[in-house]
Amino acid sequence: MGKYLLVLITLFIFVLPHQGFAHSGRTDSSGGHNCSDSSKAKGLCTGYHNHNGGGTSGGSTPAPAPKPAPATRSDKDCSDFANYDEVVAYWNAKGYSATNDPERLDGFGNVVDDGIPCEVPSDYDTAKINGSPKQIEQQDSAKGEKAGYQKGLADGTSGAEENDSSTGSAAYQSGFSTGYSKGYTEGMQKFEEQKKAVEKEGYEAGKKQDKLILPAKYQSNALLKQEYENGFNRALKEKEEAQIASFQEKGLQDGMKDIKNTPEDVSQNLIGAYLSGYEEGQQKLKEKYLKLGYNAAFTMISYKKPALEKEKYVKWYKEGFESNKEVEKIEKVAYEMGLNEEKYEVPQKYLKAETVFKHHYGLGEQAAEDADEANTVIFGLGIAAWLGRRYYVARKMVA
Ligand SMILES: [Ca+2]
Ligand SMILES: [Ca+2]
Repeated sequence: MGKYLLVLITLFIFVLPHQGFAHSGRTDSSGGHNCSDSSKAKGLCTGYHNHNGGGTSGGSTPAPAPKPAPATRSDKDCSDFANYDEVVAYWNAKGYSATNDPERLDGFGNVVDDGIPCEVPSDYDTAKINGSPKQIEQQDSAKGEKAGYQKGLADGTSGAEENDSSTGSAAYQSGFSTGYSKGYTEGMQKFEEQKKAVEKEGYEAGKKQDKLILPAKYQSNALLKQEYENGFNRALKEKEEAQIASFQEKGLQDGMKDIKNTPEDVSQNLIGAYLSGYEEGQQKLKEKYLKLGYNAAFTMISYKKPALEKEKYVKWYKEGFESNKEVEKIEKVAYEMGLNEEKYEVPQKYLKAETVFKHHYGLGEQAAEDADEANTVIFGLGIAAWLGRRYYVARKMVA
């Protein structure tokens, strides 16, 4: 009888070696669980353990076999903490996560291996939990924002097209986009300032030299290269405009002096500027002689050829003399006054033409005198005719 019992016990031990000692407690995805206090008290187990040798739970890869629990250990269970903050404080202090959970706090009595230890209160901010999905998401977002800012700043600073695309988690991409936008705006402002500075640099170079030599540092950036060239060309244009003005002025002076010195070995633009200035000078010179002639008409009773250096000037002088219609009016007024035997008095506005005025007043006066004489003759003839008639009538009567 005693032998039979011993065989049964022996069989039990050898046939079911991995079943261990039967005790309560749910198992996690690795097929194990932590030893509960009651089981410890019964001496059934000490720490985390498997009941089936770490059998898989249907996945294609076997879960890593848990490390054998040390003989003496301080493994904690959820029931060891007074509240959830204590759980998180412990979890964070140990640096635990879904993949680093030797005390099986994540896999005990709640959703297994989700990175949230024990039973989280529904309103708890899980971002505080080391390695939690929410914390990872926030870290991803922050990482993305930082990287996006750097990329945006670099793109904006070099004048590149905006491109905030990135790869990574949704949180990372979203953060990247936010950071990029901020960085790009800042970079673009810097770039605008740089463009102005480069334009100025090109301008200063253009003032000193006529040949464009692009500094190597701007060769790789088409926009900065363009700014440098713009500034350089602006200076060249200013220089050319100044030259044109100078050639035109020279032409003007020469034109007024009537000495033509058309420049050679300069651009057509400059020759054109000189000639245009020269024509302007000639015009001024002509106007000068036209005016001389015009004014002479007020003081000369008849045209007298002036003693001028060139026939061209004489021609202009005469043209001006003949163009004076004002003096014709003065002559007419003076003549009428003389003719009407008005008192000789030159109106203020005709003082400049006094000689001419006096002459024509005299002509008018003379004409009046001539007319008086003629009238006297006519009157005399009339008397004689009347007397003659009287004589004839008397003779008739006598007869
Ligand atoms: Ca535990
Ligand atoms: Ca969990």
